[in-house]
Amino acid sequence: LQDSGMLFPQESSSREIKELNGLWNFRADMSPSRNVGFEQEWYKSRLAETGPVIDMPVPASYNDITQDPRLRDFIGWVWYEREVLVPSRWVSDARTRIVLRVGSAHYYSVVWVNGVKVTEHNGGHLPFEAEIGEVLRKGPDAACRITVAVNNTLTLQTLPPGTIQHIDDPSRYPAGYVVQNTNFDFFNYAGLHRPVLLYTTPKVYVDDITVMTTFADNVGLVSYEVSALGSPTPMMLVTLSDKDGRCVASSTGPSGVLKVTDVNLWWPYLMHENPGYLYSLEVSWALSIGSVYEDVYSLAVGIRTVQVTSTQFLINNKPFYFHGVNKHEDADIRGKGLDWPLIVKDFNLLKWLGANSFRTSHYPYAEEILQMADRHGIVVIDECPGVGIKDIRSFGNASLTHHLAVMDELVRRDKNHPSVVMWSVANEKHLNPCAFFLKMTLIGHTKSLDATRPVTFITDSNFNRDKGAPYVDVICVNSYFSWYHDPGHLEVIPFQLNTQFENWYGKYKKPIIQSEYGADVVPGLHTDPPMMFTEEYQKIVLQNYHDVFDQKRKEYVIGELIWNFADFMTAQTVTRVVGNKKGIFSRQRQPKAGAFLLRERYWRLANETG
Ligand code: BDP
Repeated sequence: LQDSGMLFPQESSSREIKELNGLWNFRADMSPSRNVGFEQEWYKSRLAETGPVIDMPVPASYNDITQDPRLRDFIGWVWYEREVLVPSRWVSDARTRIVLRVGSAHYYSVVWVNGVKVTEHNGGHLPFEAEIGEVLRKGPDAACRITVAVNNTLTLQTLPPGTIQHIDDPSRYPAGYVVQNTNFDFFNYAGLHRPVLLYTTPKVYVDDITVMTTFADNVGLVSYEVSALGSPTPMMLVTLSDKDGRCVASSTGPSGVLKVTDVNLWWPYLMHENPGYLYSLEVSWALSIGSVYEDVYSLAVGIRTVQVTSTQFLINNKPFYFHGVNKHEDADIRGKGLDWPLIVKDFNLLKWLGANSFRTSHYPYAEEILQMADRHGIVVIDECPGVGIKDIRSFGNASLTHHLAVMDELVRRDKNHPSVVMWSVANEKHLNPCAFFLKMTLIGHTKSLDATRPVTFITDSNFNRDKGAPYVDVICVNSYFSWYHDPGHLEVIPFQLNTQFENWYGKYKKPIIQSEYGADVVPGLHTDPPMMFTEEYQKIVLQNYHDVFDQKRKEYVIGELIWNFADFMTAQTVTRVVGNKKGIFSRQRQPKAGAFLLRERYWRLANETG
């Protein structure tokens, strides 16, 4: 898998893009076996020829698009189809690579073009591609019928894991009753969540680029490595340009180091008057000296360093304090579908709040979001979908192998984003001896993929059970004092939070981030004295936590990330009132009282620490 790169598709003088977003034909396989689509080979002809189809927007989760409760809670295969006209110049020129790219399909997917299987992918949050030129060239004219079957079933071998329970109890359940069980707290939205597109490259093309950056005094150093495919003797020109398009350094050959004098470093938002400074690294590749460039690709590069000491997180050698949020990809109607108005609104809210960071809880977000973070200087803890790993059986070999593969895919996609300053290999829950092995292997593996970034695992407040802390660079702790523990007892927070920090730091001497804390609020509920689920209660929980953070951040606490940025959908349970309500913004992104409190605090922190 790692033999190829996963560069973000882009247009250049040698590359074209055709977006396939919009309406697709769609059918869920509602048959009891959920397998009729494969038995009847729905991919062989137009989907409408094998049964009824409905309109389905891409990108979007399919769950909330119709009024059909069976589709909202569907488990199994759904089928998407779209017919595209491919420019004939792409097809007629055999030197053109035509690539089909799916930004993400949750969870398992199989893809056919003109009835021929071109790829399959395991994992719901990362992109995959297939070269389809050969298939198209065999077909008539420029016909291109793309069929994607997507299965959202979660098992002990998926990330996040789940189990399928077949209930055979005729007195209480209908025949063949099946439920999907999970141990994580967000709705299992499914479908084609991110853009699907066709793009071209020449046959001789830039497949991957890796950059690593550092600096000394006012000189920035960008080490690069380009992997280029299709020709044994590439002539490569690499230039680095500043924001105004001026070339500041250049080199030839597939690897090298570029020196930038009077460097503009990449700084986080509110830490510098010019945050998110990006250079552009352009790789041009010719077959011989003086000949026309075959392929040209530009990568945004931020020059910065990251380092962890026993008490600090340093960006460009300066202490960085995370005052930010945990997020979800989640909104009304589109579910987890990529949505530009929502993305831009969320970044505007982050900046309004004075937040300088977020964690991609609990899975990799769209790369478009990381590009925004790069440009705005918002620091990211990049998390893999290892959440809700609770069942001892999901520590087996197959699931570990998959977990490692997901880390490979994540690092491959995100390694060049300056905003990404740390990897998170998993989120909390129940630790046991296998988890110990899992974490050691996972953390070691991730470090071997990327030696430039610290690695963490998000733990919960159960200090005595944790086995991961010896291996992480930064300890990230989630705790819900006066909520899940001692509900309603606000007065316990200072004691318990102090003990939490002292325990962790005392034993491990590593910097700590409060990676989650918070309280549910049903917007508009008020009581005095404060009671759970009211705006007042959330405010007091936050204030109590903040008092302790303020004592400890002078020592070794290096950050605080509220749970959560916005309300989000979950499975239906007795503890959730149409989703998790711990947002400081509602799901529609309107502020609750907690948002104003946090805003005042984050701007104050920015002025003190920035
Ligand atoms: C934490 C989980 C998070 C949940 C949160 C909660 O990491 O995914 O949404 O609890 O229950 O433990 O609100």
